[in-house]
Amino acid sequence: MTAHGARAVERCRILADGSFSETPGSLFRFWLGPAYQRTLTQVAQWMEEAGLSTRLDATGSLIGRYEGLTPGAPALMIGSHLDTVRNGGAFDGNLGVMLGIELVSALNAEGTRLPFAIEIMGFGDEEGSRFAAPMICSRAMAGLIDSIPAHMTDASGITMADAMIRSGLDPARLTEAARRSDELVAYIEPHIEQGPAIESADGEIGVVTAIAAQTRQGVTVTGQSDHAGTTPMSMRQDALAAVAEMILAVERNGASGGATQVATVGQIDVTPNTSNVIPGEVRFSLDMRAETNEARDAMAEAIRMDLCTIAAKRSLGITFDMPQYLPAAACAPELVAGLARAVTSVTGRPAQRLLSGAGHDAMAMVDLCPMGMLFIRSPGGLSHHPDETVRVGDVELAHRALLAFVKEFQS
Ligand code: HGY
Ligand code: MN
Ligand code: MN
Ligand code: MN
Repeated sequence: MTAHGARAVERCRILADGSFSETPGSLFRFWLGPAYQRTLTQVAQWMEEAGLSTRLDATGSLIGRYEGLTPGAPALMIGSHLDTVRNGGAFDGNLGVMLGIELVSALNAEGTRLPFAIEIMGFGDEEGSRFAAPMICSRAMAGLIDSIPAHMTDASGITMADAMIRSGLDPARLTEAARRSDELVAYIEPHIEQGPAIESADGEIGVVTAIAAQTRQGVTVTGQSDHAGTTPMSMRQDALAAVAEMILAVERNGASGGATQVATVGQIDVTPNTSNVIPGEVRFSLDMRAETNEARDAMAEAIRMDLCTIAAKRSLGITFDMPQYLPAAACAPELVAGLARAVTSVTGRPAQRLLSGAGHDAMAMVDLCPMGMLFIRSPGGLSHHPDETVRVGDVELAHRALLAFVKEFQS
């Protein structure tokens, strides 16, 4: 008998080794980069071995299809993303794709065809690791992107259109990745929890009820570069010293809400970034999340006012990039209930239900079809880190729960 959970874990570890990463010694895989292309080839091979027919969509995402009893029937889509954050872990996103492949492998081995097709999804961009926009591929699939954001470039100055052309994709046809809602019956995303809730409850797997709202936004603070030895402290317009105050204001605002409200500055670029020059310009990222869109927007506005006050006090310029909004997304109650029954059937206990603070492709897919998520315990709650891990036994339970879920689905 195939140990499906163990194989899903082993394959995530294979994809985390050097040959599928852009950076030697750590994992970093971004949409349409060389490591991403190698990953597509490998994952497509695993999909085909499992009994799926594969294709790339107009964004370069990988889709594997397993027909149901009637060829061409609408599909239950299962999957997640294949890209990673810089210095990321092996399981974020990738485990959901591998679990989808194992599900079909198990169904195919026992000769089971269902009243619906199954499509396994490997989305190319979820993290926004290459361009300052997350979930490009799932948003395109959900019909939420009308045209390619022409102004966006990656760290090497390559535009999104160029990145697509270099990968053999046509940027003018990006919108063809959009699916019709009658092609899909639901989207299910299995994912590591990336937080401590399941471990704290001594569970193995849990069912998501909703995903928190996010806003991401770049901020630029402009002062005056000058000589670090000759400019009196009273005459400086030091952009970095101001940003130090601003980061503390972001932290204070994040901490002023409930446990599900958070705010982070994770990236900072200093110009000219030289020890004996006063920093003239600083760009930094803002990541703000809360359980509801309203709570997130209220926090974002409070942060904006604090940052403007700090800039004005120091006579500095401040500009805010266009915000990227990801609204809070509710999982479909019938999918939550179905996944919870499946979890109970394999654990023998009531299923834990939880909110996701992390963002997922499911947030975009909710515009297209009902969505649900199955979470797998994250030991130590650690994620977006090379030590991110899973327990094989938990992944095996997740596999069995998914199998139980699809067999009960629409029956
Ligand atoms: O940032 C997020 O929440 C997700 O992991 N991309
Ligand atoms: Mn992530
Ligand atoms: Mn993820
Ligand atoms: Mn000099």
